[in-house]
Amino acid sequence: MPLSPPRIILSTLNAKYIHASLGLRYLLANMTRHGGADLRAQSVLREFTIARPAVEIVAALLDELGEAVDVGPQIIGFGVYIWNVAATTEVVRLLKQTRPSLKIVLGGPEVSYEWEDQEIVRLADFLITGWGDVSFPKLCRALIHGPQPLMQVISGEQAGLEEIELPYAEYSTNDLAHRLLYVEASRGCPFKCEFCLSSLDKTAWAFDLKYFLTALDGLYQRGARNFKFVDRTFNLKIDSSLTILQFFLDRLTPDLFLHFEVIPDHLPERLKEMIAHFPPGVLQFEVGIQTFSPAVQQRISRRQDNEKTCANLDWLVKHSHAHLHTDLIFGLPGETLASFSEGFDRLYALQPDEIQLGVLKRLRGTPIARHSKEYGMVYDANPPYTVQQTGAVDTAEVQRFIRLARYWDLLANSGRFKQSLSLMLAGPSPFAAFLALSDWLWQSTGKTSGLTPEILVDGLFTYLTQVIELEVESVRQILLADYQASGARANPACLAGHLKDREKPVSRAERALTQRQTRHARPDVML
Ligand code: B12
Ligand code: SF4
Repeated sequence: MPLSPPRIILSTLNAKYIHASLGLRYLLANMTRHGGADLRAQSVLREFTIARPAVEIVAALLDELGEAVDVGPQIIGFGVYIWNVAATTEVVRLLKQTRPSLKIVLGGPEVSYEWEDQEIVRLADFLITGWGDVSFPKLCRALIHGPQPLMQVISGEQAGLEEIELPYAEYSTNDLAHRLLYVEASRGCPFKCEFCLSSLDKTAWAFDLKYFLTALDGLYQRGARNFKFVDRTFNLKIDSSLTILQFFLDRLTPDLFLHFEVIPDHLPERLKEMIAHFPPGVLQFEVGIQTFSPAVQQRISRRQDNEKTCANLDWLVKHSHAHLHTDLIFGLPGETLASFSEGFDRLYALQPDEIQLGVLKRLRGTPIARHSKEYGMVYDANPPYTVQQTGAVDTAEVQRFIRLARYWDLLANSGRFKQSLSLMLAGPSPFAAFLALSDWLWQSTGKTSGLTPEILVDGLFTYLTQVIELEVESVRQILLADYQASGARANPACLAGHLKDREKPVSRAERALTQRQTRHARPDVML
């Protein structure tokens, strides 16, 4: 922390407070090596959330910088992502209005591609596309010590990973206590799924594992127990996956929590063996399935062996304690409601802990744009560029699906209706059953937000007993069991007179298990 006001602020607007920016910590950690010790001493990190009004962010940043000084430029570097580009544009506009002498530098995935038409790029002084670890310190050095940079848009230097300082010492004690700690053992992805920004990487680069694990141990010794790996495919190189998992097995504590993104069709025996050693509550795997339709997979260049995927998911569900968070995407080119429904049913039959239902977004720079004309793809022009309609699903169907996804989060992914879910999904197609429930909920409540657990319990009671005419008392008992297990403490009308033992004391062990389960049910999972 500099004694005098900083000359360089690294800033971003995170999606929520719990997300700490790993990208900016890289830039800060590399200031000395690629900019100079004097620059590091004059740099600070200031994070905000997108919920904070732009005027407040501007006031806080200007306050931090103090008066404009004559001795040279003051620099603010912003990390720009899909979730913050609108708000950051406003912040940059206000900053440049108030203090035109400020040098604004932009970087991050949202301004790394198709930046020519972006308002924020017009307002800023410099843009570094791609990796910023080396180029940002170098640009600051040039701005402060000269020679002045000639280019406004700089293509970020992609240095060898051994030339990049690891950022983990930049996580503060407060970060360790209250925020998710993002870490990366590798960057990039060798696969080419056309909807994904990582498909442009063409390959993956691994950090030196010894060096990385030493840094991770530093975090662990400081008390960190909650690690989210942002590696696009954790199980790409099995030897590395095993070494990392063994590292954590050697440090197992009851509060350890590890999140990894894995590809579903690559789970060799030795990796399975290692995974099976972890007790409940520690491992969370995010498994992107996206679509089970071979035609759609081929169209978007997604290589996925569906048989192996199902066999591996089945193994994980039956033989490991890993919490399985799976993803499906609606609206891919050529995917119909019927083919999506088949994929959902196939996935649901495997019983993963969560199925996250996303809607396709056309990210800047991604090759999926090549299908727009042929497959009738219409995307929102504003972030997050969600698909509005395709040749295979019209606008009304997309909206219908978005409501379904919201209700699915409330009723299935929330974990609050574990037993009643099987009633809701009964029938030959769980997806069709849930779609009917979703349509009914929409017609009867007219909303997808602000629905309390009590409104949902009463709504479900009506639907299950009156619309699909299940036996009243057994429905009530199942809803009662779920309601009580969820820990809710109010009074749904359908359970009136049945909630007598709800104050039954909960043992410490039960409470601890519930907390671990809730931790897994958090909706803040990554893409
Ligand atoms: C963590 C994360 C999130 C978190 C948010 C984190 C936060 N800070 O608030 C959560 C889970 C909320 C999230 C949500 C979403 N995310 Co997300 N997420 C990520 C993830 C996994 C890690 C980011 C990271 O730390 N990377 C590692 C660091 C080192 O890389 P980096 O951030 O890119 O930083 C480097 C450069 O960009 C650059 N740089 C960064 N900042 C700056 C600043 C300056 C000044 C300069 C010069 C350079 C620079 O230098 C850094 C070092 O080289 C990435 C995938 C990935 N592995 O990167 C996706 C990713 C960023 N997400 C993406 C998307 C699409 C989403 C969602 C829309 C997904 C969805 N299905 O809805 C949502 C949007 C949420 C919303 N509210 O609208 C896309 C981004 C597209 C974009 N244009 O921004 C990514 C790249 C995934 C992908 N492969 O497609 N996400
Ligand atoms: S979806 Fe996953 S596997 Fe496909 S390119 Fe993106 S990160 Fe790689």
